[in-house]
Amino acid sequence: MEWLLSGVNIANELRKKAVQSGWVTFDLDPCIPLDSFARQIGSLMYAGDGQVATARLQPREAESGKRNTLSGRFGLGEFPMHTDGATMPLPPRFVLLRSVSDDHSRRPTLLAHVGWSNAKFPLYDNLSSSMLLVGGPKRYFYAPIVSQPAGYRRAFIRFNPCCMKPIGNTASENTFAHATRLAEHAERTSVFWERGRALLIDNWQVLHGRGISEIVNAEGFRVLERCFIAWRDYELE
Ligand SMILES: O=C(O)CCC(=O)C(=O)O
Ligand SMILES: [Fe+2]
Repeated sequence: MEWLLSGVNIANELRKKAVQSGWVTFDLDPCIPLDSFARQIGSLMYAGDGQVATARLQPREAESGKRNTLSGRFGLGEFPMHTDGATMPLPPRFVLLRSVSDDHSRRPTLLAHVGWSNAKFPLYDNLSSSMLLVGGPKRYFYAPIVSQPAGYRRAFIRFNPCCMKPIGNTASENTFAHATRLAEHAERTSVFWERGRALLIDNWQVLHGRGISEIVNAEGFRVLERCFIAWRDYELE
């Protein structure tokens, strides 16, 4: 109980660090439900068709029927750098991950800071002016890669090569190619997992991906939990 009370301050500190540096790693007791901790950082967003608060992410083989999800398309291979919730009208500001297992396969989560506090974020105009097709095949909409949402202080990045594609004009194709290069060549940091390790990512300024296992044939049992968090960025930033 005491831990949870002081957790409000911990949550504020973590949010501040994630905004300043793009992400923060910390330890979170696996007995504490991830969604109750996430609620102290911002508002929970329910994700996927099942509308779950806490998703379980586990490397598994690719499935041919699920080409527009990362796991369906890339399976045990590397996941390209992306924004989470790219098909949501406003992608989650924060993504909270926690490992509930040790990871003997040493398969890292990769992070690349490409957002506003990085002076090298090039061609901002191009990324915010050309439209891409997001989603599909049944539900889709058009959106740029960089958007400035009304009422928020910060622009956000929306990029996932799995569920976004150019709409067939040259500007859109150039934008997509540019963002793909940016995502592939950005400097990456690897976060390795052990039970109780947690990571809060500012999903509006940092892309993430899944690395490949450092250890051959050691798939092991790597299970991450994930919550999506919305947050009004003028509140305490
Ligand atoms: O497993 C990981 O390291 C990240 C997975 C991921 O980014 C995702 O499933 O969206
Ligand atoms: Fe992701």
